[in-house]
Amino acid sequence: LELAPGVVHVPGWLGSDEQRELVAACREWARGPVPIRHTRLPRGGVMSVQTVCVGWHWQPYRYSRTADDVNGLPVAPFPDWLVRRGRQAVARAYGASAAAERYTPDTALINFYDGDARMGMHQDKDERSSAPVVSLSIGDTCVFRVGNTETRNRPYQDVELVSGDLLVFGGPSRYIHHGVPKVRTGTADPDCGLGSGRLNITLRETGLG
Ligand code: MD3
Ligand code: FE
Repeated sequence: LELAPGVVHVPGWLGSDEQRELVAACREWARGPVPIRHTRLPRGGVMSVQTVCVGWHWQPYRYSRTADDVNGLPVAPFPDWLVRRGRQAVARAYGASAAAERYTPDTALINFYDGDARMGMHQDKDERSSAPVVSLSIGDTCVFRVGNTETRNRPYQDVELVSGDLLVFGGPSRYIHHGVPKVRTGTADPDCGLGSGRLNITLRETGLG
């Protein structure tokens, strides 16, 4: 389902086995080498979402190999199986193509939302590559807000992201404003492997060497 040019939503793309595999991998990454944490913003704020990174470490507003804002350690390497998942996702969204086969995500941002966590409207502009962003949702349903490239405000549309859903952002929508205004506590698929809360995994190409 194409929500806007280049924005494709595939409800239920991940089965419960695949969701549990991803949850297990994320639990491991959340332990270290760089533990999951609430990202500190340069102006003193703290994000309500908890984040752990794989491949490259993101901190507002740049990528690095080591987590200078946490414990200084290099983040876990980006696994090949996750590159293949990313290619499958792009092929599912846009159709099998040479472009889908060339897609080589090198960073994953793993966000955990408890019932009170939110993500304000923002654009993702820290990647040097304009390749698509692949988003996988597991656990509690959320309200995801898809806005426009020009402003953080209206017009926007609200979409519910459910456990197992795939969302791919590319082409003209790569630099769209987006956010997560609400998590619906207690709505998780009991078979997804996550007791409560919401997990979102985004795969990206940083375009960095
Ligand atoms: C559209 N995450 O990590 S996923 C983020 O659910 C982020 O945790 C949200 O926004 C979450 O930056 C939304 C969907 C998503 C992710 C990245 C995008 C949509 C995007 C990048 C560009 C355009
Ligand atoms: Fe984002």
